[in-house]
Amino acid sequence: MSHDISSDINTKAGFVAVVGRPNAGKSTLLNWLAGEKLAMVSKKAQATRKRMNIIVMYENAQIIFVDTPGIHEKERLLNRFMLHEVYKAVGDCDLILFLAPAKDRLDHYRKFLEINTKKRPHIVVLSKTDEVSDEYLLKKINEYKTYQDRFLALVPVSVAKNRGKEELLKQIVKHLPSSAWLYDPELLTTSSIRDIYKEMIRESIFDNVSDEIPYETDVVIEKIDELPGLDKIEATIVTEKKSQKLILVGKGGTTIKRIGRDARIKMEQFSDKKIFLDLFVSVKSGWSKNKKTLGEMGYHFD
Ligand SMILES: Nc1nc2c(ncn2[C@@H]2O[C@H](COP(=O)(O)OP(=O)(O)OP(=O)(O)O)[C@@H](O)[C@H]2O)c(=O)[nH]1
Ligand SMILES: [Mg+2]
Repeated sequence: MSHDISSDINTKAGFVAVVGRPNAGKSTLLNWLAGEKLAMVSKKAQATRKRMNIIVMYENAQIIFVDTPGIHEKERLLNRFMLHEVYKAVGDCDLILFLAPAKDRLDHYRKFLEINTKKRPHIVVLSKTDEVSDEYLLKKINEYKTYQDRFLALVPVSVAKNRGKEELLKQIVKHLPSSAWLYDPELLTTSSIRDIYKEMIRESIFDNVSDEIPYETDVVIEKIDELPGLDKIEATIVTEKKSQKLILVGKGGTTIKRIGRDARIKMEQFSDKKIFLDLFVSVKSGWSKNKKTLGEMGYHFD
């Protein structure tokens, strides 16, 4: 009789890609599951630009979630990079969470099924269930059930109402491969402090300026001096146009001060250190349409 080696391992571990349309609630879901604010979140769509691993320990399992940008089709090179990030995450994972707000029509799900060409196993997560009635939710669940031969499980959740967490984690663990843990169980993310601080500044930009500016802006962390109890950070906000720079700075520097203060508060909460943040704004026309400048911002096609 053959001996199944996996039965000797009593731990589980694996990569779980979290995908869905922009604004579906992916990053919010992961912060909630981790119990820590790690990924940037915004009311505005297309907030996440790059994959981010968020590690959650549950029972005997190490779940390495991969937050991804929302699935959308825009021609600009930065947007193509974002879609490339989704494909990478889907191609490299053990399991996918497809996340859709309960209100959504199933078009996004059908689109996802097309993208999942390698037919990786997936769980459907219905998010923001607090936005619909029980009756509506039941109707929606039945619509998804017409596809039940395609998914492993369907789990409704609401972060706002703190509902569905245990059920979701149990379903994920059930479908993870047996494996030794892949990272130190204390680790929350594989992102560098540089990337986390960058996202905190980007989140503050999304919160404080409107129209196209958040989409035509990015952040470069120039320098971090890590001292005992204090991080000194220099960062540049890069934008496309002079007029956008003027808005980002604001009258008498009020807007840039607000962005800086909001970001500093997030950084201090995260690192438990005092933060000195020096923010500059520079204009680099065409940065989001050029492979080289995208690379300089940390967006490498690989
Ligand atoms: N009512 C309600 N709103 C939610 C819930 N989860 C997330 N949201 C809101 O949905 C918006 C989008 O959340 P994100 O987590 O940034 O969504 P995302 O899918 O990561 O978006 P992209 O990164 O742009 O693809 C934010 O305003 C969240 O506060 C929920 O359970 N209920
Ligand atoms: Mg996101």
